[in-house]
Amino acid sequence: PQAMKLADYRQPDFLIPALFLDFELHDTQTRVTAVSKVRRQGTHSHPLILDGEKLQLVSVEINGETVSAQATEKGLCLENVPDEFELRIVTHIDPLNNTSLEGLYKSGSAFCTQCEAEGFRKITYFMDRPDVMAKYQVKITADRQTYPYLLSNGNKIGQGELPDGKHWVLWEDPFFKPCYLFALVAGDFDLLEDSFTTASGRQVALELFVDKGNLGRAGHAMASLKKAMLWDEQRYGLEYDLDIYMIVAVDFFNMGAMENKGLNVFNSKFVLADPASATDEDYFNIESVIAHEYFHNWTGNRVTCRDWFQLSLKEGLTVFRDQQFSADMADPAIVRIKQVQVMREHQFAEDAGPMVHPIRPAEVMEMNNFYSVTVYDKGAEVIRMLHTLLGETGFRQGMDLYIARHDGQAVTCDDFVQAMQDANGIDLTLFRRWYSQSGTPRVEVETLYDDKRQQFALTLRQHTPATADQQDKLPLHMPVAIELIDETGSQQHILSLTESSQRFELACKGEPTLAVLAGFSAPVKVDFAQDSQELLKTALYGQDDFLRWDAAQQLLSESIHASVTDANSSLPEAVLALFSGTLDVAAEKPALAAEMLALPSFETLAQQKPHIHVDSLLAARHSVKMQLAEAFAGQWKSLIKVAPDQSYAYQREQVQLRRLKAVCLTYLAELPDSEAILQQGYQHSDNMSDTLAILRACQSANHRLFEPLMQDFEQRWGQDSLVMDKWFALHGSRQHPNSLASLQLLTGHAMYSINNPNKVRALIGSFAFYNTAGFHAADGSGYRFVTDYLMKLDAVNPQVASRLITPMLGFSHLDSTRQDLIVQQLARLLNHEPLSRDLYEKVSKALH
Ligand code: B3K
Ligand code: ZN
Repeated sequence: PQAMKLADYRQPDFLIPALFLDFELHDTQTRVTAVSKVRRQGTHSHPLILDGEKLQLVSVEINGETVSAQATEKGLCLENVPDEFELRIVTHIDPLNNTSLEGLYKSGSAFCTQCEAEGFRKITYFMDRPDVMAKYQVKITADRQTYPYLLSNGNKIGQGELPDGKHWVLWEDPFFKPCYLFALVAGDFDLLEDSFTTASGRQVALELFVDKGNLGRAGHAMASLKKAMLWDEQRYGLEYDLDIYMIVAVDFFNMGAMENKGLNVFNSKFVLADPASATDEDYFNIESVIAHEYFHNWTGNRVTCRDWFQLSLKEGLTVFRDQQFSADMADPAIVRIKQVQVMREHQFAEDAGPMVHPIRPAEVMEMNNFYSVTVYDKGAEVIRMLHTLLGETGFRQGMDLYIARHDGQAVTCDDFVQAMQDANGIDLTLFRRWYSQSGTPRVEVETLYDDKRQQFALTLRQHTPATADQQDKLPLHMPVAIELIDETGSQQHILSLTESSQRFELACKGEPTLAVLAGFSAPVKVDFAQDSQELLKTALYGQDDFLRWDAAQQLLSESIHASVTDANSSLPEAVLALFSGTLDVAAEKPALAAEMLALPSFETLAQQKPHIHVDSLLAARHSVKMQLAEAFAGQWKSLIKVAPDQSYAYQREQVQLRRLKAVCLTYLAELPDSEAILQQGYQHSDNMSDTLAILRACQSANHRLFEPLMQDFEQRWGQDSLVMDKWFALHGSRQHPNSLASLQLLTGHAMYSINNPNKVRALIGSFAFYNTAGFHAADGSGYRFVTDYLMKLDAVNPQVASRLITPMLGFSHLDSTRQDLIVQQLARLLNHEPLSRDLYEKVSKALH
């Protein structure tokens, strides 16, 4: 397979302004008729080249005349076509056997589609690229009884009955759109209906389709949608533009959800919730994903991407918007902490591995591989830096200009930055480097206090180490937010760093304690040697909650790393002071306390060092946890009693208390006399958040209650697919000598299926990503198991396989024995036939 390059972009040779699609649905032989208006663009005599994969070509007509055309594996080439013509193509496709879940496929008994990025070519021959935009009419015909609902984008403009028990519906989408936003759904559902009136008075019908029997779990998603619609009007002045907005929840889905125009398709995991079956985290995620897809209507759909290298144009921006929304809906500091954890655990790891790329990749073999934490989350961090540099008003002016200028167009990341620049009259030339330069920058901090002049001097030096894809790096433009804490209080500043080394001076009465990167103002690693007393001061007395948490995490991380080198080391005074200080005020700020008391994850710890030894790091983390459990035993026991006194609601104060309780439970479970408390907690829980907190605590402490409680849980929830995913995940991530054997057994469980991405992610994904001891087992059994599984999975669903391989890619920080073991398995995979392009791209890079 060959890589595509951003530098090779050419505008399309033809335009297709209108498309009529006619679907006659059938499990294994759906007939698709596509009628396009085609127009040559520019003066040239190139053939019309259409993409198409796994299609059975029935006929091609140009202006009503049959033409003979030979299809290849990749598509269709039509020579000597007129400058303007009607093209009619009939194909047959096989949705039932489409296990890749891309194109038209079956999820349970329903038909549905997923076209982004390049799935439309599995439906019909077409110019499958986002800069070809058409107005669509879609006719769907199917059996009336099995498929009472026939849905597509836009407005329903016709319907009818047919004599053979079939019916048809005709849809029209008034907006031009790229084919990746096309969607079709056919099935039988329960329907939750509501409505929303936009600021300018448009009545929008809201329709949420869920599997029969799930109506009781649809309310939160609907409420979230209405909040998102209102928020986008208030914050960005952006209103919805059609008379109907539909969301369909399906069980078989490759990712979270898809923003198809007027017809979002969702993984049911991000729609369905009730207190008994969903956790606070589920409620949070549903609200945020519903909002994310809704926000795409403007940032993605009305203004779309010119080509797929520009993916971050819509994803980075839309993630940033959904982050702003979540911060407004929930606890801003906690929301920020969670985002930073994703950056540090996953994005920094991607930067350190073979798949490293800038937020606007320059070369792509398989586009699906670039729906990455870099394009999404680092992309959002880059937008956030713009927001910090321009301020709320300047950013909003830039957004207004961007949308006014480009509504209805397919544009580039450069166009976005240009709009920000023009609206604010500032030069963003240097800032643009964030789009082309990959890797995690490091910022070194040096300070000096001049007593006489009462001046605090701060030198910042930045450099980005070379990455696998790029040797030479340049200095970047980044905002560095700092806080100076002294006896009288604290002051905040945003320093604009543009040079490789820069000195700043600030007036300050008395030598302050400095805390850097407030709110994680730039996606970088900071090198700042601070003693533990200063970190402690920031953690306990800082203004910025994020900085307080960050300082606490640094103290904890350092004590864990110290205990790697000295296994008998006892807890440093500062850590003990941190915990008692935090516990004292836990009742006042339960959410922040919870995050400050939680140990940094293994993945975060691993990212802090160039080389780690898996077993000693695991042991060190465990030993610190044990010592903290014992040192504060009394506090854990009393704090877990601070529970909300009302019955479950997804409501801020309640969520905070439950979170604090969950953290306390993880320590408590390490204590010898915890059994009765855990047992009772499990029995009296009336909601999934508390239940899962107990199970997680038992799992991570390898408590003897774990197995009996898991059996009980299975008894109770064995028929509930979404809840069983939690059960599979607890098994998959359980660090226990038998974990591999149990994993093998569970792949045969009645509720497990290799065809369902949620199951694979829950069981195998949890093992590969979070079962550190099992996955990195010294004998290589974990790596071998995942590789064997990938071989099977790749034949079923390459996209899911390609996500699952991530933990096998970054191994340069492991010991040489483990590196060799991983390389052996990757080599085995590379020789496996057939191997998808998705896996080939990653494995070949990792072995390079
Ligand atoms: N745009 C989709 C992601 C499509 C992924 C294709 N492999 C969901 C989202 O980001 O909103
Ligand atoms: Zn998105």
